[in-house]
Amino acid sequence: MPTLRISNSGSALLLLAVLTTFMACAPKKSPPVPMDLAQESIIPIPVSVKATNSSFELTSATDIYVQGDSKELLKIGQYLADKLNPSTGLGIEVKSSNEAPAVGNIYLSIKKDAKLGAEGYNLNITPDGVTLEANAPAGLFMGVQTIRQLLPAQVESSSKQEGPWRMATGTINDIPTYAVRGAMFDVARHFFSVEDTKRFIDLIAAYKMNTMHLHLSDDQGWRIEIKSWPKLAEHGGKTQVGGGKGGYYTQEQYKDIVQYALDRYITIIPEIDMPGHTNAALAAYPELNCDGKARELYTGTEVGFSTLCTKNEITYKFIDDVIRELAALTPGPFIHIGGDESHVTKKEDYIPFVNRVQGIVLSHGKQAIGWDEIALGTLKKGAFVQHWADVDNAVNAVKQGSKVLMSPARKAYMDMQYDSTTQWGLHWAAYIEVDSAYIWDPATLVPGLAQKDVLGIEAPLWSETVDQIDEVEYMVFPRLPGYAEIGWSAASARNWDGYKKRLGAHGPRFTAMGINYYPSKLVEWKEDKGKKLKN
Ligand code: IFG
Repeated sequence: MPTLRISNSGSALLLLAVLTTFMACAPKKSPPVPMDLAQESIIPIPVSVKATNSSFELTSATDIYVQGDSKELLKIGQYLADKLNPSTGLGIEVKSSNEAPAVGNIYLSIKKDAKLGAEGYNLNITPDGVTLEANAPAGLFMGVQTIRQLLPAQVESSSKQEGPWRMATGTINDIPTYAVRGAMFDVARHFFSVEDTKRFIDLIAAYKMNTMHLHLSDDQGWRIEIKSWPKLAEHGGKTQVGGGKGGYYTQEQYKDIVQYALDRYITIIPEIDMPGHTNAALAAYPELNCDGKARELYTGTEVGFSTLCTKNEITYKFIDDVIRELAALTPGPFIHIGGDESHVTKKEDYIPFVNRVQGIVLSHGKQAIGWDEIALGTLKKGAFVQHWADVDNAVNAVKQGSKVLMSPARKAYMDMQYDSTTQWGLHWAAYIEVDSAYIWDPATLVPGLAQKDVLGIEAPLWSETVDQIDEVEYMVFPRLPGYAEIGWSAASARNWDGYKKRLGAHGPRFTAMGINYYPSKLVEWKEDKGKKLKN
């Protein structure tokens, strides 16, 4: 073994200095360790996972490279960096590159592959780096959620945590089952701030959901500024269930929410519920009432007592103005026209009304979606039905050639109590524990509805009984990841015994994300039982 001869002490010192400096800034990278990708608790469960039983470690030398210099890919890279840096402190930067980066980095690239569709992705992890490929940017964003889940739970913390930051190696190929996978936030019964709504959006994005339905108007409140009918928000937004101060989104704030959702590949579906659930509008404008008298603002929780005046032309001018303004603010394809519980609208008035309103939506370049009662009418081009209560309406929609967004109240209403002890929520449809929320299949739940007839799944959170975001989180978690999995993963890949183990491993992730989740006794939560929960 040749011995290194140093001619004199000066060069020895220089060499020592160089070596010391190099060692100091070389990332502290321990050798790969055996890790099993197949044992990771990914939710939604991916289509295929192949483990190669080693590990990749993120270090201070790790950066995220995106293919080319597309702003959209750089934004996705930055989203991931912003999720990783606060907890790891690794100072991960986002850079453009035209080819795969050097060893030790993460690489996001677009690879045309029709099989992956709009949201599929391929993730390949080796001891030398991570490559994430997708047919489209949305697929990269979905793959980024998987990368998050392959790192230790404390990566989700907003403060510096101890590493090491290792991921198990292997390949994941993944693609969603349903095109629409979402939640609904009722900001009408109780109003929630832009920040709260953004928080809800952030949380559903972590589980690959791509749709947020905002219930913007109801008897108790009108929550979106309409410039041509200003009193809708100014007066109709004044209060809420229980008489609190209410509120509304200005059009600028609504655009901010829409962009925040878009940046997370989430489409906003705005809902203006009609002809029922309209007391707030009827209180704002006397001319919308058949008797020409403005209604009082309403702060209770009854339903089915209000209706627009379906025989007055001014009603359709009102609807046209509202939908025109809302469509201009909504890049997504859908406007939700409500249509539920119109108990004081005669059926012979209701049917022409919903038919005409669908036409107004189409005239503003959007597709209509409505609660399943609108299937009593004639569904126009591109119209879809959201099934919540009446299976005949759902089957009728399919018979008319439409598709159904599945939100069965007895399975998917997140305002239902978990059990009779839950402090918030209702139970008119059912008590929905975490297992009941998971053990169902949208493709077989309604006889006469097959998978091809299902547009997707949406879990509504009605807010009659909650007015704080941590109460919303308590009702939404831990049921939401299950709905996300029902929407993303094939039914054949889903079973409660396997899922509840993976869900238990997400307890520490919920905690790291500051989610006030319900620690259901049906799940073995992988974190200290003494976790204090607000309830
Ligand atoms: N049904 C009403 C909602 C809400 C809900 C609470 C629909 C479509 C009961 N309509 O669900 O407005 O009050 O669980």
